[in-house]
Amino acid sequence: MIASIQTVKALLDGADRIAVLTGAGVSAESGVPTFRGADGLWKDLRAEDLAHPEAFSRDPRLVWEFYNWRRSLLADCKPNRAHHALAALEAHAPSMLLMTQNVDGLHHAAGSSNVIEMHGSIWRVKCTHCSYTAEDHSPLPELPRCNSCGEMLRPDVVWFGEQLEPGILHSCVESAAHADIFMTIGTSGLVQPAASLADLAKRHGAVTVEINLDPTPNSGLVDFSLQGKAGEILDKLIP
Ligand code: BV8
Ligand code: ZN
Repeated sequence: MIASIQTVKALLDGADRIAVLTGAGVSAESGVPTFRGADGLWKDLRAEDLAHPEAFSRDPRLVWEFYNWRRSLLADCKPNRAHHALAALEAHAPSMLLMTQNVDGLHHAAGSSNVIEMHGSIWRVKCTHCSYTAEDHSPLPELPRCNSCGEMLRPDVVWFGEQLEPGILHSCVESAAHADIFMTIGTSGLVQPAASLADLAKRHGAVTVEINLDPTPNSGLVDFSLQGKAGEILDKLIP
């Protein structure tokens, strides 16, 4: 793998248009549970069963308990060296776009500014009835209510079965289609449409790099599959 790291490092040094997709594995070294790892369960429930509009309409109190638990956990989490390395990469290549599936806000906290939060933010709430939305890091009540119309608030994240904002998806597809290098980091490559961006980038001529602890469905199609911890590998790639 050393040869691959040296090769990818040289490619990054010379690249202009760098597109990066991150997932929960990038935040793992900050102590944030991943979605599908052993730590991904909450009260024996899978995140996928709770991050769902049906789950919310069936039992909003349970879904809010799940999100308030995650917000309280995240309140003490700091960006790790993977987040900082990607912020340093952006400083080196200002045209870089960082697309994240994560909702934890840790890329912004590390100083990355050219970030697309594909699946929204756990720190933002929105009203289930009116256009009210707010960024709020303080602890929320069990069933938060809208300041404007009094109806129930929900987390401003994209749940399973919900579409990504069309503008956001378009920007991600455009970035992958025009990238010199496309890097997918810390994601199991299972959640669509994010998981298809690596293949799209490759089909449009990008050099594709995967950094992940475990093999994924994308490992066989990328040009470089670097298996290991994102922080360790990115530290070697980005001085
Ligand atoms: C949509 C926000 C269309 C909420 C999330 C096509 C085929 C099959 C299914 C579908 C399809 N199209 C749509 C679907 C359904 C669904 C889907 O993809 N399901 C999957 C599970 C099969 N997709 C959707 O519903 C999407 N919507 O496509 O709409 C549509 C069209 C018309 C009408 C209606 C709809 C919406 C998807 C967004 C869901 N929301 N999050 C919240 O966070 O609460 S997704 C959720 O999963 C998180 O965002 C998370 O980031 C994301 C992806 O997971 P990963 O980040 O990859 O995390 P995971 O735990 O899986 O993996 C972590 C990896 O890190 C592991 O591989 C591990 O090895 C590695 N790792 C661990 N530690 C480290 C490490 N790597 C490096 N270093 C380490 N230290
Ligand atoms: Zn409202």
